[in-house]
Amino acid sequence: MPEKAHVIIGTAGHIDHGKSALVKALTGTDPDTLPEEKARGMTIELGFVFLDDPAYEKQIVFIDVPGHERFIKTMAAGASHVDAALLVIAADEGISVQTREHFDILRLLGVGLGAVVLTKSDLVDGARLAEVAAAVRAHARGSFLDGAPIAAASSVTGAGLEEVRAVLRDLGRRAAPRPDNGIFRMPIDRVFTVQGFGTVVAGTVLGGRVRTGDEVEVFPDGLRSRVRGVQVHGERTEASGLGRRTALNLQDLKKEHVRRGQVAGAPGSLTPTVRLDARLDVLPGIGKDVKHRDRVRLHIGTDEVMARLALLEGQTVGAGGSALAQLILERPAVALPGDRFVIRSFSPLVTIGGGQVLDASPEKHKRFSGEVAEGMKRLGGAAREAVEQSFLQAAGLPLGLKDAALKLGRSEAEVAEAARELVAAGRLVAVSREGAGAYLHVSAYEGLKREAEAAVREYFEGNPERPLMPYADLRAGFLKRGDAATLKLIVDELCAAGILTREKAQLGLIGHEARLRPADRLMADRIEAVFRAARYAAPLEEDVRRTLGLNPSALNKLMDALVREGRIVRLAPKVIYHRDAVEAAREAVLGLIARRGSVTIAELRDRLNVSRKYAQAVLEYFDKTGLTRRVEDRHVLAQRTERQDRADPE
Ligand SMILES: Nc1nc2c(ncn2[C@@H]2O[C@H](COP(=O)(O)OP(=O)(O)OP(=O)(O)O)[C@@H](O)[C@H]2O)c(=O)[nH]1
Ligand SMILES: [Mg+2]
Repeated sequence: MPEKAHVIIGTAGHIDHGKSALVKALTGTDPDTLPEEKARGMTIELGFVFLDDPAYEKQIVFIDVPGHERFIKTMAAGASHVDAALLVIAADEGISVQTREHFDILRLLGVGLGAVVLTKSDLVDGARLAEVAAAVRAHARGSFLDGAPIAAASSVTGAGLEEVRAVLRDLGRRAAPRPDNGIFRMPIDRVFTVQGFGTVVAGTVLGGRVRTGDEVEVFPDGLRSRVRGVQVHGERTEASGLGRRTALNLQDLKKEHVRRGQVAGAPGSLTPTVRLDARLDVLPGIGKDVKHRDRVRLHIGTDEVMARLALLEGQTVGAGGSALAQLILERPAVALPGDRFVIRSFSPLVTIGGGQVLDASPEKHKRFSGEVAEGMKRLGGAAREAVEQSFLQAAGLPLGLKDAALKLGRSEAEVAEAARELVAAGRLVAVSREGAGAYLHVSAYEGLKREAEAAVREYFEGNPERPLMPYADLRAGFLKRGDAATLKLIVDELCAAGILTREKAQLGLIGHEARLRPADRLMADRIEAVFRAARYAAPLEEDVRRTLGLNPSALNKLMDALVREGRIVRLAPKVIYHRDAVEAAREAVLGLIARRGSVTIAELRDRLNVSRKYAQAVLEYFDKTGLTRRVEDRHVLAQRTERQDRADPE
């Protein structure tokens, strides 16, 4: 059975103008249920009443709000996510203080649809009705109620109620579809306990779906719970979704831990924050300017929290003005970009403005920065601009599409589409293919690439004698700004561009030739001379070091350079020959093999007139380098010739 969609209609208007009486007259149900409300004849808490007309395609849900000025906080929570508003004005009293304030709040919250009902029509004549209607029309000019239906009715006599019902059905049909980012989110506006069931939270679902058995998180407090049951309009269902009034029975959650203002949502999907970037609109009628550092009451979602205003572009905003601001909250809250809010001042206690969240987890900003302002405006812009901005903010850290979608409060599909366009336009670079992929903004990527190349050049300037740089050295520095996958991509690109070369775990720089500094070069020449003079009687490194007065690391560096340049040869760990000596030894070995077919350590020892240790090192070196090979205690040429085969004793 397809469930009917909900159209959520919020009442608004001055105290005692007949909001609750109208809801009761239309539905037969009194929205005021508390004994205190009955006793005082006024609404204190939000009232929820369903109107299910079998002949109508939607279920109408009324959220009846209190009109008393002390309960504006409750009104703002109730009005925060309605599809349409019903502004109720008593025909005898006409437009009053909270008529204006509620109307301002509806506009600031971005309510786009509504109608006006002039109640208590039984108490006035036609002329008075016409007079009030004209005043309402004038007051509504330029707003969402400009040209909206104005119906007159009496909850006492029932006159005009049919016309009001027709207006409501029409609102239901015209209600705009809600945007859905696909991620479950429900600001809590009601908390109660059901005997034997435990804690129930209720609200309007603003995104995604929720099912029995789902895990949910209660933000910003980070409470995790499981949905034991879902109710819509007092009836158990398996699931609920976007735009529906929903009650969730939450497992193992104490009533005292949940409150109106929290948000039930998909675990991890929202980021508690004490800062919100926003576009702030100040109401036209306010008596004094809004100032930088003003302390205000912030009403966002169903929540109310104290905040300070950091005006980013000036010291004040006057009546009717707009500005970019950062709200600094006195306790954490959660929001998403695009969310609307209202701010009220302390004295006088009135609504002064509101606006729209641009960034729901921003950094602290420099004031008067054009760049900050531009970035904030982009976040509030079209999907492509907002997505690009979120990658700009992520700087060198690759951002996945899912995280970008969560941060922006947009659907992953929408973000993916924008990202595809941005990649095609060369604005984003895919740096990882894992999962849905991760991307960097091209400016961050190019910056990292320049830094990586600069780091390699700097390395070789500091180490001119080294032909290669260990990859690990580059990586260690790079990871402070970027990640390993990005570095790999950058190195691949620099190699393809003919700037770097890769040799196993080391990197070369095209155009760089290992060379010693002049002073080192002189010392290297002296070391070489020592080995050349020693010929077959290789000196110990330690002796050379002491003779020349070098420290161990300086000697090592120079020895490495000499080995690399082929000027000396390390035959064995402790046997180092000058290359001339190696050449001479090679001639001697070849000569002996030519005469006898093979050579032994003893024969070479006698021939070179050295100790056995050196002769052994020489022959093992030639074995290792492929000139000879060992057969028992003799060494023969590795490349056999026919003649040798015959001469071979084997
Ligand atoms: N004569 C007449 N009285 C009405 C009508 N509608 C409401 N009233 C009376 O006006 C008083 C206030 O009505 P409510 O419906 O409680 O007003 P409200 O706007 O809900 O008030 P709050 O919730 O406190 O803001 C009650 O005594 C109602 O009986 C009407 O159409 N005609
Ligand atoms: Mg009421």
